[in-house]
Amino acid sequence: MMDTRPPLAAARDAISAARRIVIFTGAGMSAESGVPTFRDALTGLWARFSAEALATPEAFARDPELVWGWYEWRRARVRAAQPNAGHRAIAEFAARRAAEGSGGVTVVTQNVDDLHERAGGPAAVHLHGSLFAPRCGACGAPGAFATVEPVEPEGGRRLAPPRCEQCGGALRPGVVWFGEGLPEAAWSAASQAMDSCDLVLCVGTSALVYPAAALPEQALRAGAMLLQVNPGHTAFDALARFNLKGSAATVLPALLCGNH
Ligand code: BJW
Ligand code: ZN
Repeated sequence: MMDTRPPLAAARDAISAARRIVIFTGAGMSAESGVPTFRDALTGLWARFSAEALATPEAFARDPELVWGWYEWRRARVRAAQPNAGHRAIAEFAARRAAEGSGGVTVVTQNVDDLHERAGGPAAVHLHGSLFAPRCGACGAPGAFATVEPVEPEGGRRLAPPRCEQCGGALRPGVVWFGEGLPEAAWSAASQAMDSCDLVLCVGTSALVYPAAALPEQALRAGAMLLQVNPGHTAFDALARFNLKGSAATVLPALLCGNH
């Protein structure tokens, strides 16, 4: 029989019926907190900065001060940002499901910010690392930041990376650059969650970057239903049972918490 309910109501029913849920987030999740996405025209980071010059291991080897300064600018922006209503809705939803015993919620994010955690949600699986966990580029030991946090000028300024306390090597941002493998523990946690869930809710990702974008497809193959929240078109449009066209901070409270 044809489903004549409005998509939001039908999507809410699908969520209520699901036992294990994975929420898979991308940069659009944090856009309304003032953290820029990567690929949105005009406002995306890659519209203003070169990924090749800033987000590859070769770039860091060539010009560590340029790369470190840019990431310090990004870190300062995220520190100044606050979780939005979408992050808070996910946190509230996960807490409610845990209290009711109505099924687990795993948050898998491509984001390198800490806004899911600061909203009080479950610790997210960070596929692309974190802006807040630098490590030594030579020996891999975890490092600490110097106190300097440049907020000006836009895009940061050249800044020498702090030195490793163990070996004296230059610290590097703890994020995953193009051409690098994803952290093994995060990948296997995400992969297991995808294999064992009934529903994946994709929020604010263009689904263009692999291997992360393959994870919801993996869940789909294992029998899960896909839902999507995004104001734009993405590679998941054709795969999702429901495409809720809107922003994370407006749709998620209505979808997950019933705040219309
Ligand atoms: C809203 C909204 C609102 C707006 N509300 N929504 C297969 C084919 C071709 C290439 C490859 C392939 N497999 C691998 C590759 C190469 C490459 C890749 O995928 N390239 C593609 C771009 C073609 N992948 C890699 O290099 C990966 N590594 C790898 O493959 O290694 C192989 C290897 C294996 C073993 C050993 C060694 C090597 C690594 C990828 C790492 C990605 N890193 C970045 C930077 C992280 C650090 C940093 O932050 O600087 O991760 S790139 C960037 O893209 C970042 C993001 O996590 C990632 C995904 O972006 P996301 O989140 O989807 O953001 P956007 O901007 O693309 O989309 C935003 C969306 O939000 C849009 O849809 C908007 O509509 C929406 N939106 N406002 C809701 N308010
Ligand atoms: Zn070291």
